[in-house]
Amino acid sequence: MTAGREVCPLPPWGVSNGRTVGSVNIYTCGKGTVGGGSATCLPSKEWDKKIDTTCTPILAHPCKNDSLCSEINGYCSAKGQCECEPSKIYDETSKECVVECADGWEKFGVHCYLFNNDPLSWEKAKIHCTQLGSNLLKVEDAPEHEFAKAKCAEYGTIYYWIGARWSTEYGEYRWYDDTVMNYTVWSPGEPDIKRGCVDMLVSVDWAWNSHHDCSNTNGSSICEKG
Ligand SMILES: [Ca+2]
Repeated sequence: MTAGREVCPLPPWGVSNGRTVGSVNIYTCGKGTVGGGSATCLPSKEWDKKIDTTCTPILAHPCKNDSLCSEINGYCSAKGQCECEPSKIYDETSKECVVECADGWEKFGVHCYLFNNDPLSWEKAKIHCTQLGSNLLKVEDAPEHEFAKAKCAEYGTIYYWIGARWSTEYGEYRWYDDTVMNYTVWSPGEPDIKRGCVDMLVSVDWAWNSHHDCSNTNGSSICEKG
């Protein structure tokens, strides 16, 4: 799309006709309440009363509503355009800015994952991930766990450290950044009294196991970026 007007088809109108990064022309046509009850303009657009079938860019304030750029997971540049941060690229499929996965990293959704088979303790793996601009894996839902399982099997060692560990402060297992573990896949009997750091373990179909020694037991680990 280029700058200027984009015309919605006449009712019944299509939705999500498309968007462009690097310009203000993030745009949709759809049913709504603006413009005679027949169309909705995104925050960067205003209803063109003269034509009455068109949302036109609000060029004077292209990023005035933050939701315009956050919708694509981007930011408002000095030029007043929604753009992706330098470490990210615009993904046509998900219609948002996503991290670009470096060689050796696996992509899943908008994140990149490194399955590192160099033996490291949980503590060292945590630091190693940070040095790579990432963190130990935080598993937030079933699809992410299934992805990790499949990759663990593919990369093939017996366990992989993930980013959970016992928090003395909170008296429960938490993620490395102290966020609550809303989704867990503990293996039967876990977590047990051997409070420590968490790994995904092959013998229990990659369910989660708590290992008491976070500092001296060296194994594989998973980093997550983005
Ligand atoms: Ca995650």
